[in-house]
Amino acid sequence: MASYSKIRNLAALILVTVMALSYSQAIGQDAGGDIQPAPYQVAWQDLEFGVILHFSTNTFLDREWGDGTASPSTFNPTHFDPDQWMKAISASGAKYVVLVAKHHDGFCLWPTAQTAYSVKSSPWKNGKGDVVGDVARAAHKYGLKFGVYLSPWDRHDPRYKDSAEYDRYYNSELEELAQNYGDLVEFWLDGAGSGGHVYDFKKIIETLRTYQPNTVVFADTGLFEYGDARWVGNEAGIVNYENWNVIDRHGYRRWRPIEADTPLRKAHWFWHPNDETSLKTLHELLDTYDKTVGRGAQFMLGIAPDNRGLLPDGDVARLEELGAALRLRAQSNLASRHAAATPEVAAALDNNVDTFWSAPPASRHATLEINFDQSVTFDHALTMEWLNEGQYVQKYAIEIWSDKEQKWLAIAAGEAIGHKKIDSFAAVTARRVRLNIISSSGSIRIREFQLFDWSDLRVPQPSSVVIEK
Ligand code: FUL
Repeated sequence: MASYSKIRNLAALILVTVMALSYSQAIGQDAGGDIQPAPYQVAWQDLEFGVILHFSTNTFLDREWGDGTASPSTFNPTHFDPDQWMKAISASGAKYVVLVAKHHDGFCLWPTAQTAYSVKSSPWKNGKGDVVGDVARAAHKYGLKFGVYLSPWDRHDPRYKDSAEYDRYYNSELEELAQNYGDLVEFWLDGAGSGGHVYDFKKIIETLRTYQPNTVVFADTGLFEYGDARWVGNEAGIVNYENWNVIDRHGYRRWRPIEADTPLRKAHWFWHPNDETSLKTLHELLDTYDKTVGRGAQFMLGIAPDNRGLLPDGDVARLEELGAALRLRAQSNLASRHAAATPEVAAALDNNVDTFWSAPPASRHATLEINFDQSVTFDHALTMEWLNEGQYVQKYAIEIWSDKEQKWLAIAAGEAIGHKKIDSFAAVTARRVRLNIISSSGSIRIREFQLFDWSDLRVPQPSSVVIEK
């Protein structure tokens, strides 16, 4: 017979193990129905697709990561035209722009009062220029929201060696950006290069929030706890796991949706000469869109103006092609051709993301059925969950009714729906289709349930490419 102390030790061991297990289970993503997004996070998620612009001394030196020694005299674009950038960006379907105002090399693209290492010391516009101001104005002119990236890692400024002194410098730079360029949709805090450096992020966010309470703060989960959006974990433009919006960081749970950044030219954030072959194809970009936006994340495409200060023609044409293809795809929703439906069901089939279908209160399982007068053929489904009060759906299937087998057949299945889920499958033909919510941890609300046949998509020629007959 085991002695009392042995049993007590065993009980203590079991308790510690159970505690350790439940703690480790708590770290990571969860459906987190009790955690709601802030209104500015909801608005940002609805933008879905943005671009990040890299244009600095690196552009003139064939570099990706400047070491902080480049002379300001290298920055001298001859045809700087952010309107040209914004025209192409807006044609691509992107809704917001984040400008790298300072990359790791420390060179500032606005005439900051905090350092001479800026456009002020460059020959461009005789030192009177302001890239941040010009880009912000051009973005707003084209209806795009504007945000900034301000690299914490600074390889030029000597104050970087002293954390407290550098924090004061960084905060003063941020005060200028947060006060002088209108509403900032997003503030990018990049963790690259910062290993081992201590920042006062609480103070940094306080500074931002004083002037910009509705800016989405992007950062890797490792950088600090209370960012508003997080890095996807790769630069390939892919969410390669089930995507839940709530993530726990050592007991700190927060609505923190994903932004997936990837450059238009493979593995290059800045422009480089003779690099046209790295331009991604339309097919690759649509695939990335489906693996980011189509998995509930933001798609953040890296765009790089060249050393003239213009987007190269090939990049412009590709952005136009992307926008045309996305518009064509979106216009072909077959679900909107449904037969008579109740107004509640119709709210999920109407291409209007402001209306949604609600399953009966307290239900944790429900189906949303579309009936057609004539059968339709489709190979993609797009589903959106209404997230304002949290993410709840935990398992779903898309099913068609088989007259032959007299039963519902699943053609796609998954766990998270979230902001948007695009499922692809071999083409099927059916007259009855349903979204089967198999389980949900709270109220079930679906903004849209759409069906598409994208197999035979004819992508229109971009306006800039004239084909002679
Ligand atoms: C990374 C940086 O190191 C790259 O240079 C680029 O700016 C990318 C968007 O973020 O962390």
